[in-house]
Amino acid sequence: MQPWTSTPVPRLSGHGRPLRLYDTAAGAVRPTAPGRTARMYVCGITPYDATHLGHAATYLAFDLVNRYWRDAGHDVHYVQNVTDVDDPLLERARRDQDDWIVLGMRETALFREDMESLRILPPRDFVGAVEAIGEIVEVIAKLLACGAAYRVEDAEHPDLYFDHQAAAHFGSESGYDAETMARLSAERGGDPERPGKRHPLDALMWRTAREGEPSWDSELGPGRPGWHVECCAIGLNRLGTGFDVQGGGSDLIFPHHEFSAAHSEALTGEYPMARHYVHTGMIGLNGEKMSKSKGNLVFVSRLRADQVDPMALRLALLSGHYRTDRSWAPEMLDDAVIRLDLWRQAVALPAGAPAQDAVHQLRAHLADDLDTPGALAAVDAWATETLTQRGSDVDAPAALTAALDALLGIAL
Ligand code: 5CA
Ligand code: ZN
Repeated sequence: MQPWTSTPVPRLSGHGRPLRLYDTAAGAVRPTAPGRTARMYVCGITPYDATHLGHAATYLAFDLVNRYWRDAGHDVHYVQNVTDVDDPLLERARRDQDDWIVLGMRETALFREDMESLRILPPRDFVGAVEAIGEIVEVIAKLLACGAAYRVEDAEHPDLYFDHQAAAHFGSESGYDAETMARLSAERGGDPERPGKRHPLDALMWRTAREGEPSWDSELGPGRPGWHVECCAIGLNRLGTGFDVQGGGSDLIFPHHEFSAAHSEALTGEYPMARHYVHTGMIGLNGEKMSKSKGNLVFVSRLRADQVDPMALRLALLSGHYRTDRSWAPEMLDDAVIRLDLWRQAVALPAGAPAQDAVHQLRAHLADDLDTPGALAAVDAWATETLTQRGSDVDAPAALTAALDALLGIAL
């Protein structure tokens, strides 16, 4: 798919310490250690509705990872998928008597616009499940051939499942116990009750064609792919194993990322699929997770239509720590507008407080597991000092403008 358009990223002088991020698999904050090219896969949208603030906050967190690595001199190979064929999309299309392909195209186009307005840097590879069917089939066929996938005994619908015991490290990504896995699998799209499975946890890989559902002819028989194998195939084929970051919201810790990792291990014999599993907290509204199925959504496009400054929205979302579950409140936008105004006034002066220390602080907070509240406070301190004491660093306003753009994606 065509990704969205990138905004240029200014180059800054110097660089910070290596980026440290919380790794779900390790249960600890660890340094990232990318090679010349940093490799990141972030789970993309299922395009049956518009981008809400939860999605935006998640992609924003990984945008900071991308920007920090670039600032450190890495080239970043960023891959993001679009789950453009799956149950929720087909159900929404049926409900609204819409064509599922057109619905997916429309919402993906709106997502691109939303991402662009928020100045989120685009992935190098933006890949839809539909365009990747061939490579997904290839992965499933290999897993079938090596015994890691099997067909359920069902004459009418002999669907293909993944035997989770085929991956020695199954469970190591989430670290969850059997009971938690069983509960989450049932809650998040699994089908523990399906007769004929070797184990209730085993995940669907290929759903044989059903009346009224899209399907593709393949060596597996006509059908459509399961969800976890989509991200495994799209990620591995572009990044290989052992890539630096696998990312998404915390709702993807299990079963989605556990199964993608297990597919990868069974397929390649290599472990781990990703060196860091990074998960963002859930954005809620009035105490409930913001989700399409609950309908309690605040859309980026709605705020854009209301003439909200996208930079204020970006700043409002960055004011909380990415790993904390947090509630959206309209007052967050008001605070962000005030903060932006403070920063804009400060960089408009001919000189300011010393830039070097402020940029150092900004980088140090970001390197510490993306401590954005600390990063914003450091910029506030610089701006306040500049506005109250009129510093003598004539390069400071331009240096801060460039640093805020490069590292935080904020254009003043
Ligand atoms: N297509 C799959 C991933 S392969 C999917 O989960 N799509 S999604 O549209 O439901 O979510 C897109 C991304 O936003 C995922 O990374 C998901 O974890 C994240 N996300 C969903 N809801 C929220 C929320 N309320 N707060 C923060 N992130 C969220
Ligand atoms: Zn995914």
